[in-house]
Amino acid sequence: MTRKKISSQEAIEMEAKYGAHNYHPLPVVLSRGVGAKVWDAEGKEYYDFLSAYSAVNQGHCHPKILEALTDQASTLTLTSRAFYNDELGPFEKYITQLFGYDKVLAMNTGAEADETAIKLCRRWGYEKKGIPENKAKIIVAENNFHGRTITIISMSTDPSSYKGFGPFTPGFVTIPYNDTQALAEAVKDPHVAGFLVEPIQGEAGVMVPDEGYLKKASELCKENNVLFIADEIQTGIARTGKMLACDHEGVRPDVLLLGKALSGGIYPVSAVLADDDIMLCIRPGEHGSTYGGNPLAARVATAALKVIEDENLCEKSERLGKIFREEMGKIDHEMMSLVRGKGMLNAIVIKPKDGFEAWDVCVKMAEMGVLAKPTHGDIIRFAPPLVISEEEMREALELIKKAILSF
Ligand code: IF1
Repeated sequence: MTRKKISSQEAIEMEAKYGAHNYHPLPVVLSRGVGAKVWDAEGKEYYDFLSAYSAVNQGHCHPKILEALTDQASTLTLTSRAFYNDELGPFEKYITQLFGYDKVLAMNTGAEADETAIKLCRRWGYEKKGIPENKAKIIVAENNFHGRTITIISMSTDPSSYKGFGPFTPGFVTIPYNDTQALAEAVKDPHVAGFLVEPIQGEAGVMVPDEGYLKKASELCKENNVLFIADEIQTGIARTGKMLACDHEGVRPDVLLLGKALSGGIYPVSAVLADDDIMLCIRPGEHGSTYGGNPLAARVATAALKVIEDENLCEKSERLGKIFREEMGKIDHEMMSLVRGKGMLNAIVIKPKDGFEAWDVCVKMAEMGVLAKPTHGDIIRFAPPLVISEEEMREALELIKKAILSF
């Protein structure tokens, strides 16, 4: 029995009436997705160039991940961690060996991974670095985005993230991004336990730091007994052309955060990876969550990671990303001010023209059949599923070009 589908207009009206107004979506109502393509409620086809903010790297509804989901969903979905289950161990073995860490702590959302890392870092600071109780500090970068919880927005420098939600969690020191001198100063404070950073700042507008920044930052952390914590929730899992954005500089974070594409857009799974001397600072009963590490999550995440390996998506991301930036760089239009990115995490900065800005370009692209969303007013991020073919990408590039040249 096929469910009665509603029209785009009905969907928008229902959300306006019955849903919180915590988003301002583009006026597109999606109904189906396969690979790099999605279709709206009326059947109009689009190339998805957002990938749910890089959670659908493996493409929409990947059959291998769906197979794992449906098989486990009819077997055992949730046990809580009050008991063991026979899928978590194999997932933990696979992911720790894949990324080269002793242990993993599985959670659900990216924000929970960041919160877990903050607790782990503070606990390590007290137990291993000898920081006085409740004095631990964590350094973060300006314009960071790590999620939406009260503690995470306490680290934010973006008023749209934190204004009106105080009081805030103390213990965070903010320094400019991509500034090793500022970090060198900040890590001297003996109460600093960690440096939490995005290897490329996604929400800030795909801000790629200078070559060598991550390497220097991790060295400064090591020299000062500070944990280097990499939030790869958006940049990880092949998005930037390597399994991790840190891999471009051969940097091994002390604590690694994964989410989004860790489960290929099928089910919320996040993970914190670290070695024993850090991870074992949290002992039984001191952290967790109802759904964290459930057998369904374990199966889905394992399948999602295997797709990245089986379909060689790191190499593809690197190769197609170069073509994307090269072709976008050829667009000769006054609104196009620059193209930047790594792998298939790219962005353009739009200069307003006759009152038209990035939002209008995105609305026009949607009309042409390409979906992307502006961030911070003038930046458009382009992050298609990594399974997109070169031919599909070139077709989408033509549509993007036509949309921009139409202004
Ligand atoms: C929204 C932004 C992107 C993240 C990094 C942790 C998290 C995110 C580097 C938290 C989440 C999402 C959140 C989503 C939109 C999207 C986003 F625009 F908000 F900032 F991608 F850039 N670390 N980013 O990017 O993970 O709890 O969401 O699973 O809140 O609108 P989450």
